[in-house]
Amino acid sequence: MSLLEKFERYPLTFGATAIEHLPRLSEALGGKVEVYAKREDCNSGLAMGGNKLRKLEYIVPDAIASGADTLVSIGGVQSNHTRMVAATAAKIGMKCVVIQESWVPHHDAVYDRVGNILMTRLMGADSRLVHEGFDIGIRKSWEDAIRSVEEAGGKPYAIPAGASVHKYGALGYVGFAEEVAAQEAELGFTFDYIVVCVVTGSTQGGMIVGFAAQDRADRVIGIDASCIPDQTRMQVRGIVDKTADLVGLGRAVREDEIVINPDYAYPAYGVPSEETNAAIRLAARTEAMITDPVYEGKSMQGMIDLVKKGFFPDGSKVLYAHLGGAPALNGYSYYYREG
Ligand code: 5PA
Repeated sequence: MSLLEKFERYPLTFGATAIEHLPRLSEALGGKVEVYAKREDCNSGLAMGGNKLRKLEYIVPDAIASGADTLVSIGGVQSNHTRMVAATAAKIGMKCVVIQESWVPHHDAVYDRVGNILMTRLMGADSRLVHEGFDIGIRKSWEDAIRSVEEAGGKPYAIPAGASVHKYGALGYVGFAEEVAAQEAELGFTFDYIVVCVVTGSTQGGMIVGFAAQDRADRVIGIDASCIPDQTRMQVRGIVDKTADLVGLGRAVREDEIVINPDYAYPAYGVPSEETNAAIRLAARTEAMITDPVYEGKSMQGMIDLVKKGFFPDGSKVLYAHLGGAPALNGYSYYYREG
């Protein structure tokens, strides 16, 4: 039985996401491990999709029930999350205010004009640029935005960064774990590891709760891209505990079931290392799978390095959760001007 039966879901995605075998990438990494990707990046027709839609599917019913007319959220200049909130608002007929902070020390000339923020503006969101540094917690600028909607006579519905500390923010990725189990039954094999990027925490946090119900949460390898791994771990811990309680998991999740590897987030959140860029190129050249310099490039880098180091025993099947994010590449064109 699904842990999610008692929760209302507003469909924003196409349904179960595809699992794709990546034979050329597996071969390029030595052929001892089989790599697959679960394509969360192709999950919807809404503004190029991505992981946030799975989360928002469980938040929208609450937003509608609250009588709100404006979704309010926050992210960096090239936030995928704010793009997805803008898309959701357009789709359900609400207004949208998003605060875009200077989270990333990156200065491509058109950084605030292309990719995510371009689409966010196109969809009619009121996108407000604010000069504040990176934080995954609750921000004053976000609280100010909520107040500004109220002062203008609107009714805001607040969605925190990455939808992560929202009470329903992790439910979607509990569903991911159940979906993987159903797909494994069809495929006739099970995955030994799941690799996932972690920043604000509800993607991995939801997976941990969902896979804990299958007793394999410790096989979810979070690759930190926040570069503040202690704070990220604390946030994941909190999300896991609240979500386990909410869905009635029936037991506490142990510390060893929360696996976060901090080794690949350098040099900073939002800034790719040479190794990140090498990983992005390898995935693109072997599988035409496009990853970004902020999130998926780092988890790709982590997975590649862990395969090379022999972290996954020979014969393992590794499922890379591709969470989206490719639009941000447009804001990093200088890195890739020669490919
Ligand atoms: C993001 C997040 P969590 O925040 O749930 O840990 O997910 C990390 C992540 N991959 C992984 C992609 C493509 C993501 O967009 N993005 C944030 C955003 O503002 O876009 C919340 C930070």
